[in-house]
Amino acid sequence: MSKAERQIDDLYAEDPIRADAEVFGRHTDVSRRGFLGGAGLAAMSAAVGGTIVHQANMPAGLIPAALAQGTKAPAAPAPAASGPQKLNFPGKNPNLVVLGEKPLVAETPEYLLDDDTTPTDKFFIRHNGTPPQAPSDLDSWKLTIDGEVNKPIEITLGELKKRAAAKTYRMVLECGGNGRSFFTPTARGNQWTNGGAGCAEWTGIPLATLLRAAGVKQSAVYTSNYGADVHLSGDTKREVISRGVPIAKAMNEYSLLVWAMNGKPLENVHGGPLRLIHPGYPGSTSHKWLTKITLRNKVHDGQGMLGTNYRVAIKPMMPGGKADDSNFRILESMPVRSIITSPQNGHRLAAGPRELRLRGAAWSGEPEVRRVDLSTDFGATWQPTRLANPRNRYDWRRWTATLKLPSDGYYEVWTRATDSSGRSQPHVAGAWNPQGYGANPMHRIAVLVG
Ligand SMILES: Nc1nc2c(c(=O)[nH]1)N[C@H]1C(S)=C(S)[C@@H](COP(=O)(O)O)O[C@H]1N2
Ligand SMILES: [Mo]
Repeated sequence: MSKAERQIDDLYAEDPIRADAEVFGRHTDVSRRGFLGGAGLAAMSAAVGGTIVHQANMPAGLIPAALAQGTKAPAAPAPAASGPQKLNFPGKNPNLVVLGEKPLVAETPEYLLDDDTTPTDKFFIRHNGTPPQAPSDLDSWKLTIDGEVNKPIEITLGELKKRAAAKTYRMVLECGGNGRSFFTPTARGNQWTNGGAGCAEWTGIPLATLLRAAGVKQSAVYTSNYGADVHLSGDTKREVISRGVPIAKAMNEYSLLVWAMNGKPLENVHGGPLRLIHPGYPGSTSHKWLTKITLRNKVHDGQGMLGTNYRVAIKPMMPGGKADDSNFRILESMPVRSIITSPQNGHRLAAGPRELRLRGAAWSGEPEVRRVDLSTDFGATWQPTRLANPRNRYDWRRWTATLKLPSDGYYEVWTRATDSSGRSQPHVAGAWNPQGYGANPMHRIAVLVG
């Protein structure tokens, strides 16, 4: 690499906004402003390693995927040299990326989500406090159902397993903050890319079975969840997290009390012996180490329910601006998202006309995924993928596609899913909010031919 090339590369890593001005912002020909050309194009091509085949469509301000790898949103460039921090945790894949250590938070890079069913060792981790010790006798774990019910229930896990026929569904669990790193300016919280999600087989009985047995009162409107983990301060009186869902969601047949994941007893790190899964809703409603559900006669106001926690702006707000509490609603259904799981960003092919085989996944909260399209020309044209059928509701849809890459050079493959409500993924994260929920921009990878 020549000195000039390395400079633009380094500049992208350190200061993507200035790098962009260097590359895109210096055209004297007004008609070309906003697109790559001349010296900018040469510098950019050198930096990404090849001629940008569809450069005519490349939007101004776009940081090439080849350079965005390992860096975060433009407002907060990551130290490129150090790279992501890998996870060292018993039973977990060492390529999970640590986003926080106290509490432990680790995400699954897109290329590790390439299995139809996410293996437990690749499944993301999101703790808010300190997990409890795993009990020696799992079946003696106790769960209480109380509050707005006719007959409170206290039941052991052993009894729960015999209470009704167990169901196994493959369902996505996704952190409410998934995609947060794509917001500009940076939103508060763990800087997830797309890896705060996974799709595992969950075994348990519907929460509705137990709620019906307890007799849900007319006055019940919301659930509230409690678990056995401890606040980071060590103060046992402080709540770690206590969220809930509207009664209608709690009564949904796919909302499960879960004791097994991928056919094995639920591991401690994922909330074992007993957790909730509320598919389609932010992961924070899927309480781990579950000890109690209290039905409430109003919307729950526990830890994580108020202010801008798991809430999104009703009317768009100024990015980076001050939040007006009254303009916020609880985030319920998660937005549609798709990812490319193979090949990995930065894929290289030998010179010559090539076919590129791709795999990926797409999912959405309450709506269903209807299509996934790919573009290799920055969104000018789109090609459909082949979608596998979901096994059950709230399963993700795996997709495959083969794309022709007609000439040598640099490409980006972009993926965009559309759901049954007609919504699809935007080019950039919109609807900024202080704690960064709902960012679902298209995923893209860099591919170099030759
Ligand atoms: N008791 C308890 N339940 C919890 C949490 C927690 O910190 N404590 N984190 C929640 C959040 S924010 C998410 S995204 C999911 C993560 O589940 P996982 O660690 O099994 O992937 O668990 C949820 N349930
Ligand atoms: Mo989460």
